[in-house]
Amino acid sequence: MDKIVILTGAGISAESGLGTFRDKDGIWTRYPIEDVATPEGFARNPALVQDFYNQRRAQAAKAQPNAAHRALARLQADYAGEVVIVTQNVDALHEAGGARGVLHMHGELARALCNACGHRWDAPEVMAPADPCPACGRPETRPDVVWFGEIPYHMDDIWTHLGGAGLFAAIGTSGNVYPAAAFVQEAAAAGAHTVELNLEPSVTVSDFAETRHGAATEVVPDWVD
Ligand code: BJW
Repeated sequence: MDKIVILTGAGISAESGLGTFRDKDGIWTRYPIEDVATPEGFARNPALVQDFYNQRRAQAAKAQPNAAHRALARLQADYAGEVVIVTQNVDALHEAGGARGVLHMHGELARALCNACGHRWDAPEVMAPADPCPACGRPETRPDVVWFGEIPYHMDDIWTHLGGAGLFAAIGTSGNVYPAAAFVQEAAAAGAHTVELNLEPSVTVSDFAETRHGAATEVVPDWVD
């Protein structure tokens, strides 16, 4: 059976009430990227960044998985081959919808990271810049998310999965951020059929063999079933 690799972005969680980044009224229209999503921004003003992620963590804690998250979990459970879900999202809605083994390439809101020693642990609901690391005690804790200029997680596994994919689908992502935006080309080069499922054409739409445009809660269950 062909391996299916699925990349998801903020659009899959939009109908669960979590904001996207680059849409009208998106997160980056309210917060400067360089202030809240770069290591330099964190070094300049850790309290601002912790506050931004504390708000995002509180919103994510209230959100419920939607029909698109559940459809992908169903696909994983019912398909005889392997279905790998790679998400750029830091929420846990795939897991709450029943998905397994999700690769969070941009980290997780629910985890904390020590900038000093690299230790990771479950984040408290509210983090503060001077929280001591439980392993080394240094006050250099941060959300365990991947900011611009940092290397996304699980990349060796992801490239291997893309190289062996028979089908690649990108769902709810604008295609603006690398390396995720290049996954379609990697999968196509490996011979995979490629599908975009998004509200509107992404900036990489011309790289896809097939496109289905509409709300994730409609197009994803249709595509899966
Ligand atoms: C719906 C919907 C509905 C709405 N139904 N759809 C110049 C050229 C090329 C690259 C670079 C460059 N300069 C710098 C770079 C690299 C840089 C980059 O890509 N910059 C670009 C801006 C140019 N990338 C990095 O720095 C990355 N690291 C890196 O490249 O390391 C080098 C390396 C990599 C690999 C191997 C070795 C070395 C790190 C990127 C980190 C991104 N971090 C963020 C924040 C994470 C934490 C957090 O959540 O706060 O990740 S930024 C933000 O963007 C977040 C997202 O995961 C990411 C992608 O956004 P996404 O998901 O696509 O959301 P939107 O809002 O853009 O799109 C939503 C889509 O949904 C839209 O299309 C809507 O239409 C659709 N939609 N409602 C279906 N109901």
